Amino acid sequence: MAAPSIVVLTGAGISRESGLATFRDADGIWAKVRIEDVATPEAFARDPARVHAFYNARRAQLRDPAILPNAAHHALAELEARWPGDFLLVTQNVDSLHDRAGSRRLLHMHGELMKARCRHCGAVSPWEADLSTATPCPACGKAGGMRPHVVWFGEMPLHMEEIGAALDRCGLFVAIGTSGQVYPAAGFVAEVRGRARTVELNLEASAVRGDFDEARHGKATEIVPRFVA
Ligand code: BJW
Repeated sequence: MAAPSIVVLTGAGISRESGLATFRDADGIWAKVRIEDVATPEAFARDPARVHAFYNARRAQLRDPAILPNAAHHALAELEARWPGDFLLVTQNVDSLHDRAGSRRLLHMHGELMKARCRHCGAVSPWEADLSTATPCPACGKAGGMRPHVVWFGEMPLHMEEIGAALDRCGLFVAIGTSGQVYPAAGFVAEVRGRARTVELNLEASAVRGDFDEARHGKATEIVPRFVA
């Protein structure tokens, strides 16, 4: 029998043990800043300097050499390398820890912190430095249009067609470290339910736990390597 096609969805919980905060835990990002102030197109239109400051700080944190992929990121890269069937890793995370662990069949559906996008010409550029309202676009040269290449509330997530096609053919769907509160990602399990085996790997039951066939609860660095072994 052919190896089943696998889709893995990851969220902020997989990077927590690497030292990056989640969003909705008690010590999470949304406990310190309001979504309406930093993570909507309206917030950026109203106060771009405030939004740049928020993402500049997150980018600086990601440049810290102490922030490294953990055992869960590595386990997924190893699974991809040895899996004989189709494999796709869809991450909601804007960090680059899956890339750095060696994952290649990887889609960042909420964008990437280490990239910037020009609102004038649409070019997406690698970006490790701070952004400001005066930063010129390296592609078209115009200033004032650079924004973080991330998906804010009310914006369309990226790669949705490719993700939809992979969900259509998948035989195993695994969600890791995500609270199941943000759509459309939280709805992927319901889309594949009944046709694919569905497994939740999370610290605790997510908001959509009832849609999964199985769940293993614990720290990602412990349960993910064990699950893929
Ligand atoms: C551990 C752990 C450890 C901790 N080990 N586990 C349907 C119904 C209702 C609303 C909507 C709907 N469809 C769309 C919406 C609107 C909205 C939405 O979902 N709102 C809800 C809040 C209700 N969705 C959108 O706006 C999306 N766009 C969209 O739907 O477009 C459609 C459209 C159509 C037509 C025109 C235009 C648009 C876009 C969502 C964008 C989300 N953006 C963010 C910010 C990205 C940039 C940044 O990083 O700043 O993405 S918000 C934030 O949440 C971030 C994350 O990717 C996302 C998900 O969070 P995640 O990863 O699940 O983290 P947490 O913190 O929530 O959970 C962590 C989990 O880990 C917890 O369960 C812990 O227990 C666990 N954990 N330690 C294992 N060690």
